Amino acid sequence: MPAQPQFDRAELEAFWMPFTANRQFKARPRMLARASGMHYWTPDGRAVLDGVAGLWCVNAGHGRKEITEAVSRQIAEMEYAPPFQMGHAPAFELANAVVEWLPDGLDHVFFTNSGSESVDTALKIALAYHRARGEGTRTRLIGRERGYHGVGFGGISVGGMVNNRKWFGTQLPGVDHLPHTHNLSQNAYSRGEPAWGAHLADELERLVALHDASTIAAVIVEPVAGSTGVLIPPTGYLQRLRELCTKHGILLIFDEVITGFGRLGSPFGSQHFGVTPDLITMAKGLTNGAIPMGAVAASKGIYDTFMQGPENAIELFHGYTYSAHPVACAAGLATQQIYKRDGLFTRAREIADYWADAVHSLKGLPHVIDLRNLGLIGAVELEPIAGKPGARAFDAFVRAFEAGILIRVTGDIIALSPPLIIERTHVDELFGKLADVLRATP
Ligand code: PXG
Repeated sequence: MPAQPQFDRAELEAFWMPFTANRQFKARPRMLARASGMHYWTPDGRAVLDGVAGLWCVNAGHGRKEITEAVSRQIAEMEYAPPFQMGHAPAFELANAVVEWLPDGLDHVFFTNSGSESVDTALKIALAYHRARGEGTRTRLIGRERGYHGVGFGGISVGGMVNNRKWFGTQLPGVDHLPHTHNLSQNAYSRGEPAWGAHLADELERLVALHDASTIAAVIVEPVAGSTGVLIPPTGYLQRLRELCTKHGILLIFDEVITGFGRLGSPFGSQHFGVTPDLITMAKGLTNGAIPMGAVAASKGIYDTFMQGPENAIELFHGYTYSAHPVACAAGLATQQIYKRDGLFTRAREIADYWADAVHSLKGLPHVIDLRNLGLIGAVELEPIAGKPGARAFDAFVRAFEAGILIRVTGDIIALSPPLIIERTHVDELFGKLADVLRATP
């Protein structure tokens, strides 16, 4: 292994790190240098078991040669091609490959470069769709408390994360929110989907009564809320939301940036829950995290609505310089082939019981107030230290890294979402070390 550079404090200053406590990190850096399979390695050669698939994205595991080779081939062949009014084969091939995974009825794919861009794209498609149908009064967007839809102005507006909202002004007008579904007094220690809470979807009726359906364009939710602490939908909740959206002519958008590509044991969360939305946003697992890329899947009805008017007119006035970037498409195609060949989308289902047992084995450990699981997602909610929200879980995160496991914390909730290639021995190691960490965390 080549020697890794060591940085002194001054050399760490220039990079303003995203969603990071910069001063804390730079005082005590946690650096990663390489990755393979289920592991990262630090610059000094210490292995770290990846409990979060990088950041919910490396679903097929690290260092996949097929992806590296496809990217190298494509970058040598044609590093860039304009996506507007021009085409290239990998873009069409990847769209077809993604359609193969989509629930019936969703069969068109618009490419972006991230989850945030996918969310803004889906919201814009929803608005323009209603206008194209002559219902341009439908401009209101409905999100959910404790939703996370990335960092664009559209996404933070429909999202329900207080820090994203309080720092950045008044955001988009004409947005309302459903209540979140998290309720420890009703649902603590649920295994899989909690039993209580489907009725919370009926709050949409209240918003319709307040605003009138003719003003509402779309409802956007994550099937499982990830970033705000792994909030699993109550049984029947998403079905109810679907029924109400259909009843009122409102588009339903599933933000599947984390639930897409096998996380729940089916290609998308939509199939897992048996609920088909009108639009699906995705990113992360689309390219196994190797090259940034996102996408929005749309129903035939939505796509066809746009395909009218003069043939030379651009139907959707939207796109990015790097939409369907050929190198990202190559990474995406190689990724889809791996998912298919290795049967990775049923993997989460196969190991889900073992995973659930491991998650719930932490019951009774210090500070633990809830344990949640679904597919290959797990969460450990900790009692916050009075007056210091987030401090306890952050301490656990640092201890975990030192103990050789990468976990993710949000507030006082630990989230786990390993690569889908995880084996039982890795599950044992992950939860064995996490249990030790929790015992040691003050
Ligand atoms: N929607 C959802 C549901 C997401 O989880 C985004 C949109 C935005 O994607 P981009 O690619 O623009 O970051 C996400 C991102 C975490 C964590 O700790 C999760 C995300 C991002 C950062 C942290 O769980 N997901």
